[in-house]
Amino acid sequence: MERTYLMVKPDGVQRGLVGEIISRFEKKGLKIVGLKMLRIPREMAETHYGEHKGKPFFGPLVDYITSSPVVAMVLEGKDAVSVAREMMGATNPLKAAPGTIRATYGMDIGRNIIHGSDSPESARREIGIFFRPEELTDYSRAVEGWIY
Ligand code: RTP
Ligand code: MG
Repeated sequence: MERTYLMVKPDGVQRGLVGEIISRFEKKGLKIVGLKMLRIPREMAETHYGEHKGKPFFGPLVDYITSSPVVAMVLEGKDAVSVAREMMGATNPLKAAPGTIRATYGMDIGRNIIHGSDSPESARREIGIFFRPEELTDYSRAVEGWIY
């Protein structure tokens, strides 16, 4: 089983999409193993988006992600990283496949509703930034055999 880090971004929280987004992943069969709301400190945001340091959108991206609370979560399941990325859709909501979260709810590349780790390595790094080990749970869903 694989874990991924997902985060409803400030625009998703402010637009009341938290429940809808979590619900999509739950119904798909991914298991929530960590969940919290937080206002990201600037330094944490710069670490999280460190790969983009120096790019023109880095400053605005950090300003945006720290501007208002996010909902952070760790989901677990078979190929969780790629499954979640597929469900999110492309970075630019206008190019995202129909039915994906970004295509359904977003209009702007800089306000694209949700973040998801782009590889298992990124997932491990990002989970470590946002969650302490004791904040992650271990439990069985009732229909474990059908939940991947
Ligand atoms: P995320 O990290 O937020 O899940 O998004 P992503 O993997 O799909 O995209 P990434 O390349 O990691 O970019 C991180 C965020 O930066 C903003 N961005 N703006 N104006 C631009 O050209 C541009 N490119 C990226 C987006 O908000 C993107 O989610
Ligand atoms: Mg990314």
